Amino acid sequence: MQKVVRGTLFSEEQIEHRVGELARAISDDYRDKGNVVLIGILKGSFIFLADLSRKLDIDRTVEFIAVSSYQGATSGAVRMIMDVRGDIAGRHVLIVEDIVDTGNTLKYLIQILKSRNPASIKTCALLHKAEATVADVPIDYVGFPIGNEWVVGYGLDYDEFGRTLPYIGVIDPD
Ligand code: 7HP
Repeated sequence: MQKVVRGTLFSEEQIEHRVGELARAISDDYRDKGNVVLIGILKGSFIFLADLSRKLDIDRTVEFIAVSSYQGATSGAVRMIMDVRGDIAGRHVLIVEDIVDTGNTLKYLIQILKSRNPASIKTCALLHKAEATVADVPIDYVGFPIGNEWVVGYGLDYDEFGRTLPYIGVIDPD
Protein backbone atom coordinates (compact mmCIF):
# COMPACT_ATOMS: atom_id res chain seq x y z
CA MET A 1 0.00 0.00 0.00
CA GLN A 2 1.13 3.55 -0.73
CA LYS A 3 2.61 5.14 2.38
CA VAL A 4 1.79 8.67 3.47
CA VAL A 5 3.47 10.93 5.97
CA ARG A 6 0.91 11.59 8.71
CA GLY A 7 2.60 14.70 10.07
CA THR A 8 5.85 16.55 10.63
CA LEU A 9 7.70 15.73 13.84
CA PHE A 10 10.74 17.95 13.24
CA SER A 11 11.03 20.58 10.52
CA GLU A 12 14.17 21.28 8.49
CA GLU A 13 14.79 24.37 10.62
CA GLN A 14 14.42 22.49 13.91
CA ILE A 15 16.80 19.78 12.71
CA GLU A 16 19.38 22.27 11.48
CA HIS A 17 19.27 24.15 14.77
CA ARG A 18 19.65 20.99 16.87
CA VAL A 19 22.44 19.58 14.70
CA GLY A 20 24.27 22.89 15.20
CA GLU A 21 23.90 22.55 18.97
CA LEU A 22 25.19 18.97 18.88
CA ALA A 23 28.14 20.02 16.73
CA ARG A 24 29.08 22.73 19.20
CA ALA A 25 28.89 20.33 22.17
CA ILE A 26 30.95 17.69 20.35
CA SER A 27 33.51 20.24 19.15
CA ASP A 28 33.97 21.54 22.70
CA ASP A 29 34.40 18.02 24.12
CA TYR A 30 36.95 16.91 21.51
CA ARG A 31 38.86 20.14 20.97
CA ASP A 32 41.92 19.05 22.93
CA LYS A 33 41.90 15.43 21.75
CA GLY A 34 43.20 15.74 18.20
CA ASN A 35 41.38 13.96 15.39
CA VAL A 36 38.01 12.29 15.98
CA VAL A 37 36.80 9.49 13.72
CA LEU A 38 33.09 9.86 13.01
CA ILE A 39 31.65 6.46 12.12
CA GLY A 40 28.27 6.75 10.44
CA ILE A 41 25.97 3.74 10.43
CA LEU A 42 24.44 3.22 6.98
CA LYS A 43 22.16 3.83 5.49
CA GLY A 44 20.18 5.91 7.95
CA SER A 45 22.90 8.24 9.21
CA PHE A 46 24.15 9.50 5.86
CA ILE A 47 22.37 12.87 5.89
CA PHE A 48 22.86 13.49 9.62
CA LEU A 49 26.56 12.65 9.36
CA ALA A 50 26.99 14.91 6.33
CA ASP A 51 25.43 17.86 8.17
CA LEU A 52 26.99 17.18 11.57
CA SER A 53 30.49 16.66 10.18
CA ARG A 54 30.36 19.96 8.29
CA LYS A 55 29.29 21.88 11.38
CA LEU A 56 32.13 20.61 13.59
CA ASP A 57 35.09 22.91 14.05
CA ILE A 58 37.60 20.26 15.12
CA ASP A 59 39.86 17.91 13.19
CA ARG A 60 37.72 14.96 12.02
CA THR A 61 37.69 11.95 9.72
CA VAL A 62 34.63 10.19 8.30
CA GLU A 63 34.09 6.43 8.08
CA PHE A 64 31.02 4.28 7.50
CA ILE A 65 29.78 0.92 8.70
CA ALA A 66 26.78 -0.99 7.34
CA VAL A 67 24.98 -3.58 9.41
CA SER A 68 22.01 -5.81 8.82
CA SER A 69 19.68 -7.69 11.16
CA TYR A 70 19.56 -11.45 10.84
CA GLN A 71 16.36 -12.37 8.97
CA GLY A 72 13.69 -13.47 11.39
CA ALA A 73 15.93 -13.11 14.44
CA THR A 74 14.13 -12.12 17.61
CA SER A 75 17.34 -11.83 19.62
CA GLY A 76 18.27 -8.53 18.01
CA ALA A 77 21.34 -10.18 16.47
CA VAL A 78 23.05 -8.06 13.84
CA ARG A 79 25.97 -8.62 11.49
CA MET A 80 28.37 -6.26 9.82
CA ILE A 81 28.12 -6.10 6.05
CA MET A 82 30.58 -3.24 5.50
CA ASP A 83 33.42 -2.31 7.84
CA VAL A 84 35.46 0.88 8.30
CA ARG A 85 38.49 1.22 6.03
CA GLY A 86 40.93 2.72 8.51
CA ASP A 87 42.58 1.37 11.64
CA ILE A 88 40.89 2.85 14.73
CA ALA A 89 43.45 1.67 17.32
CA GLY A 90 44.44 4.64 19.49
CA ARG A 91 41.86 6.91 17.81
CA HIS A 92 38.93 8.76 19.35
CA VAL A 93 35.77 7.25 17.85
CA LEU A 94 32.30 8.78 17.72
CA ILE A 95 29.59 6.42 16.44
CA VAL A 96 26.91 8.42 14.62
CA GLU A 97 23.44 6.86 14.41
CA ASP A 98 20.25 8.23 12.91
CA ILE A 99 18.13 6.55 15.58
CA VAL A 100 18.57 4.33 18.60
CA ASP A 101 15.51 2.08 18.91
CA THR A 102 16.14 -1.24 20.73
CA GLY A 103 19.82 -0.31 21.06
CA ASN A 104 20.92 -3.78 19.92
CA THR A 105 22.80 -2.50 16.87
CA LEU A 106 24.63 0.09 18.90
CA LYS A 107 25.53 -2.44 21.59
CA TYR A 108 26.95 -4.80 18.98
CA LEU A 109 28.95 -2.04 17.32
CA ILE A 110 30.39 -0.78 20.58
CA GLN A 111 31.53 -4.33 21.42
CA ILE A 112 33.22 -4.84 18.06
CA LEU A 113 34.86 -1.41 17.93
CA LYS A 114 36.07 -1.60 21.54
CA SER A 115 37.93 -4.81 20.73
CA ARG A 116 40.06 -2.79 18.28
CA ASN A 117 41.49 -0.66 21.10
CA PRO A 118 40.42 2.87 20.22
CA ALA A 119 41.51 5.67 22.58
CA SER A 120 37.80 6.26 23.35
CA ILE A 121 34.34 5.46 22.02
CA LYS A 122 31.32 7.73 22.35
CA THR A 123 27.94 7.63 20.68
CA CYS A 124 25.70 10.21 19.07
CA ALA A 125 22.12 9.60 17.91
CA LEU A 126 19.89 12.14 16.22
CA LEU A 127 16.80 10.38 17.63
CA HIS A 128 16.30 8.16 20.66
CA LYS A 129 13.21 5.98 21.17
CA ALA A 130 13.76 5.48 24.89
CA GLU A 131 10.58 3.40 25.38
CA ALA A 132 11.81 0.86 22.84
CA THR A 133 15.39 0.60 24.11
CA VAL A 134 16.17 -2.76 25.70
CA ALA A 135 19.96 -2.85 25.42
CA ASP A 136 22.05 -1.15 28.05
CA VAL A 137 23.91 1.33 25.86
CA PRO A 138 25.30 4.77 26.57
CA ILE A 139 24.15 7.55 24.24
CA ASP A 140 26.45 10.48 24.84
CA TYR A 141 24.79 12.95 22.48
CA VAL A 142 21.05 12.82 21.64
CA GLY A 143 19.38 15.15 19.16
CA PHE A 144 15.74 14.53 20.07
CA PRO A 145 14.06 11.95 22.32
CA ILE A 146 10.94 10.60 20.55
CA GLY A 147 8.02 8.31 21.33
CA ASN A 148 7.29 4.87 19.97
CA GLU A 149 6.23 5.94 16.50
CA TRP A 150 7.70 5.18 13.08
CA VAL A 151 9.55 8.13 11.61
CA VAL A 152 10.94 8.77 8.15
CA GLY A 153 13.01 11.46 6.48
CA TYR A 154 16.48 12.98 6.92
CA GLY A 155 17.98 9.54 6.19
CA LEU A 156 15.39 7.42 8.00
CA ASP A 157 13.09 5.19 6.01
CA TYR A 158 10.32 2.65 6.05
CA ASP A 159 11.34 0.06 3.46
CA GLU A 160 13.13 2.92 1.60
CA PHE A 161 10.04 5.15 1.72
CA GLY A 162 10.74 8.69 2.91
CA ARG A 163 14.51 8.46 3.26
CA THR A 164 15.37 11.67 1.40
CA LEU A 165 12.65 13.91 2.84
CA PRO A 166 14.32 17.05 4.26
CA TYR A 167 12.21 16.92 7.46
CA ILE A 168 11.30 14.11 9.88
CA GLY A 169 7.73 12.89 9.59
CA VAL A 170 5.58 10.21 11.16
CA ILE A 171 3.95 7.39 9.22
CA ASP A 172 1.61 4.53 10.03
CA PRO A 173 3.76 1.49 9.16
CA ASP A 174 0.85 -0.83 8.28
C1 7HP B 1 14.60 2.02 13.04
C2 7HP B 1 13.92 3.01 12.35
N1 7HP B 1 14.09 3.50 11.11
C3 7HP B 1 13.23 4.47 10.73
N2 7HP B 1 12.25 4.94 11.50
C4 7HP B 1 12.07 4.47 12.73
O1 7HP B 1 11.09 4.95 13.49
C5 7HP B 1 12.93 3.47 13.20
N3 7HP B 1 13.02 2.76 14.36
N4 7HP B 1 14.05 1.91 14.23
